[in-house]
Amino acid sequence: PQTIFRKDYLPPSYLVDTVELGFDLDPARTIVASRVTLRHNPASKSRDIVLHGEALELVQLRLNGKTLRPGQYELSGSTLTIRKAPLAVVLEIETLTAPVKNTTLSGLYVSNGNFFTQCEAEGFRRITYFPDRPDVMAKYTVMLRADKALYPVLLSNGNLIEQGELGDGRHYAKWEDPFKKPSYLFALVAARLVCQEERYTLQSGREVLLQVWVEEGNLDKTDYAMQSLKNSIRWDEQRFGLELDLDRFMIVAVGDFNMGAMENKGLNIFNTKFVLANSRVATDIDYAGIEAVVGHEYFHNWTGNRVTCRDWFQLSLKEGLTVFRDQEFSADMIGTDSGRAVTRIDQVRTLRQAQFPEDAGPMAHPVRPDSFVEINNFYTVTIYEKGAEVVRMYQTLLGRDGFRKGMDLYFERHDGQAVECDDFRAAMADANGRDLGQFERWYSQAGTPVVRAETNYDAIARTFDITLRQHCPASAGQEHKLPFHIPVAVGLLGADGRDLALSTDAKDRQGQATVVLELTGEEQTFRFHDIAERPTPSILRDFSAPVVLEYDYTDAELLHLFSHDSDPVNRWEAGQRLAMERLLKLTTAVATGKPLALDATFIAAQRALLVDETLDPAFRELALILPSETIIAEQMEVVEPQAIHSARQFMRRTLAAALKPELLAQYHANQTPGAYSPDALSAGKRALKNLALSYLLIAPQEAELALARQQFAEAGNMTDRAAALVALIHSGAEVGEHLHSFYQDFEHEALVVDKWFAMQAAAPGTDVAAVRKLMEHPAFTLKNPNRARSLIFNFTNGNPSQFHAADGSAYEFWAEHVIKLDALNPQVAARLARSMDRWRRYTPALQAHMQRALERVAAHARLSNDVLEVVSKALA
Ligand code: DPP
Ligand code: ZN
Repeated sequence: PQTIFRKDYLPPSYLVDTVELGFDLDPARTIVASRVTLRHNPASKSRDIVLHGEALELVQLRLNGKTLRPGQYELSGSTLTIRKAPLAVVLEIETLTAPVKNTTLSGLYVSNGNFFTQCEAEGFRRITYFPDRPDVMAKYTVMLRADKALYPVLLSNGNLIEQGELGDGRHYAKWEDPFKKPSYLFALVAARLVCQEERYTLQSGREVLLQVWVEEGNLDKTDYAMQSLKNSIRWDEQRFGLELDLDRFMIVAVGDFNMGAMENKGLNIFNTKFVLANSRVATDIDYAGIEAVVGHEYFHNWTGNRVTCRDWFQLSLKEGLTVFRDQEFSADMIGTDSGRAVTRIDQVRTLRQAQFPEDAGPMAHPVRPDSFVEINNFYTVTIYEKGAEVVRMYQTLLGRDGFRKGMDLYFERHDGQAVECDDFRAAMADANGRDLGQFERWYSQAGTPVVRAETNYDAIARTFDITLRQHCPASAGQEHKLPFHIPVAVGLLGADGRDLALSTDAKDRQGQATVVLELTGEEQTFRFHDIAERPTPSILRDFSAPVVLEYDYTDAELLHLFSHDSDPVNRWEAGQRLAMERLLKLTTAVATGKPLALDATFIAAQRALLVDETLDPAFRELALILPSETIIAEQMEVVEPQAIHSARQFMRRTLAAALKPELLAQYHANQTPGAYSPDALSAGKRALKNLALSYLLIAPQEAELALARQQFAEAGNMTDRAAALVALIHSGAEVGEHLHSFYQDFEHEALVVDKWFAMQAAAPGTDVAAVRKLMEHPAFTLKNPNRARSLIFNFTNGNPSQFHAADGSAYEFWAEHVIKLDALNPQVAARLARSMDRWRRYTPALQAHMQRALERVAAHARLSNDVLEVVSKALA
């Protein structure tokens, strides 16, 4: 396979002004006719028109009215080239595709009898021959024709300008998108669907039509998506002054979908998982996911669609920025400082769970990669979540108002253009008169920087010095890294737990609780003046940069921060550090057969936090969740998954036994009687209550089992019902009947059946044989990505002690299913392939098994580029 390099970028030889598409939709044989007007791009020396095309049958090709015969154009497996073309060209192309056979879910495909498209990143080329690259932006008109009884709803981007009957049972609809767009934002839907719709008035007074389209049986699950859409529209007006630019905005839900959702102009297509919710079938986490993803895709309308990417190396330009925007939206929707902090803690957990490992593994890449084989492999936590951290750092450095100025300038300069990450950075810098030259390294250098802090208190001079040193481990192709521009937010706590007033300038008397230090060198010392007592430093408040902070905290300091830090993120962080230190020692003790013990100080601190009614339940829940097995593994030189699991289980068991009365009290105190509401406070209560339940169900007595069974039977919402079932499964009690009744109740709710598979896949009692057995269940299929992920991915990524079984049997299972999935859907297969990323960090015996499994996949004769790239990089 061919590697594509960012440095090889060339502007398109031809630009496209208009695209007219005609579809005669038929599952087995869809005819696509396109009429494209092109003109030579003065910025290009080439006069060759290069069109992309995959899995297409070319029926007809005309250039300026004349049919081209083979020989007058060159057809390769993936391109159609017309050499020495005239300056102005009209191409008319007719192609054939078979959507029903398209299991890749990229391009035009059929899901549950309906037609959908997915064109990002390079799916449009599976619909027609076209210069399928984001820097070619054009105006689209689309004519859809299909059987009216089977496909009563015909949708595409923009505005519906005409519809009618065609006779012979067929009908048509003509859509026109008033905005220029790249081909990856094209979409169509032809389906039997119904919608919830609403007229909504923008702040400017203009009225728009909002629709959420679903299958008929799901019309009772669209309220929250609609509400989230309205909230998103209002939020973007208020926070960024950005208005919906269309008269009509549609969301369509589809059950077979590779990603979470897609921001096609005016016609967002969503995985059902991020649309459908009512209290019976969706959990609090599902509700939060719907709000975030509806927001995310809506916000793309400006950050992605109005201003798009020049090339796919710039993907984080739109994704990092849009994740940041959806994060801020979710935080603002909660509205309280502590609620905002809870969302921030969740973001930090995601980074540590997934992004830091990626950044230290074989698929490590900068936020703006230099090369790739398959772009679909680069829709990663680095591009998305680290990209969002990079955007957040602008706001931390420039302030909210400064960030807004930068956004305004970005749109002023680039509306309607396809641009680069550097253009965004320049807008931020220029709008604020700042030099952000060094900041560029966040885009070009991979790896997680390590910031090491040392402090010195001088009681006589009343100064406190913080010395920060940074380094970044080498990654593939990047041996030596240059220093990053790192905002490090710092506060100092006095002995009473209160923030000291800080000034970094000896003359400044106006103290602040938190100051942002800017670390730009390899080592810098920052001095705080007029510090009357030796403080406890709270460093990297609000996780002000995506780095690993090393500081030799004493237990006493961590306990002080855990009890008092005014910054909730660092308060939580202190608890995580206390737990991590102990978990690592316990893991070593398990591995070397030493006795296990947990100190009373730690238990007392956990108890105090659990019962602290001044704190949000949501915060307490997060503070009591121990670092995951994956995060613990990342701290170890040589990973022993079973030892980690035993150590963490020991800690949970010990805490559960010691805190039993308090856990029980919190269980009862955090009930949420009455009608279900997904608001943050209620969700936080349920989260704390269900965390308490999960603790109470470790080595449970009959009374605790009865509690869980009662909750399972009487729960008025899916959050409580699923939590009770998970607690019961993890307790090791007999749960066959519960699993059976849960399945019976929800067998027609695909998203709940996914949960049913997922909770079994991730249970520590589920070994690979049990997973294979579950795969025989009639409801299991590899063809549906949600279903495949629910069982297989939740086992390989969510059940480390079983996935890493000593005999390597689960690795063989992994290899077998990467290969099987690859034949159906390379994108999903390549995600599964990533489960083996960190294989070199395990014990030699496990490594040997993993290498064999990787080699087995790599040696398979017909691999997609997607999987090939992942396994070759893993083995390299
Ligand atoms: N649909 C994906 C997202 O919204 C890719 N753009 O992030
Ligand atoms: Zn996105």
